Amino acid sequence: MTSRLIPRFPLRRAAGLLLAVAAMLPSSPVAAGTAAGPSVVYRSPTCQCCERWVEHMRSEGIGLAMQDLPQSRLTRLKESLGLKPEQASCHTAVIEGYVVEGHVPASDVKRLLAEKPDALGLAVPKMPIGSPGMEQGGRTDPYEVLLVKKDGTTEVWSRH
Ligand SMILES: [Cu+2]
Repeated sequence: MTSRLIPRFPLRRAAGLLLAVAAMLPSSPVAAGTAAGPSVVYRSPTCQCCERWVEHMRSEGIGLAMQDLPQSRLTRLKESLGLKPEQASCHTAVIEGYVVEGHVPASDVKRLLAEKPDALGLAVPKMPIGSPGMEQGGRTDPYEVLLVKKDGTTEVWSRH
């Protein structure tokens, strides 16, 4: 029954609509870590590894709308969400009210959403080689996923 609609709704138009919807999304989410909202990832427009991370998340069933922000606004956004500079990476996502900073594997995000700890979210500071979206040949640098608490302290959530 929906197939009748498809010829009247070409893909290009659908993509345009999606972009329009993404543009309407709030650029600075308030009260992260509280209410569940749409899952968004903020990144600077030239960030390629951010895009590869989004693809990784999507392939694991976690859909994200991508929103471009100039680097200065992105930095302010991280701050306003409660992230400390040493916890920062390239992109910042807000998923079901949790902050997910940097190249966090989808498996850790799934565990976060299942366990729902009382926390701000997860962070992989900087950009470790070999983390999802940061693949460079076969090289994998060991890295930790941090659970960022609401008071800004962290504990190790997982090691990769
Ligand atoms: Cu990156």
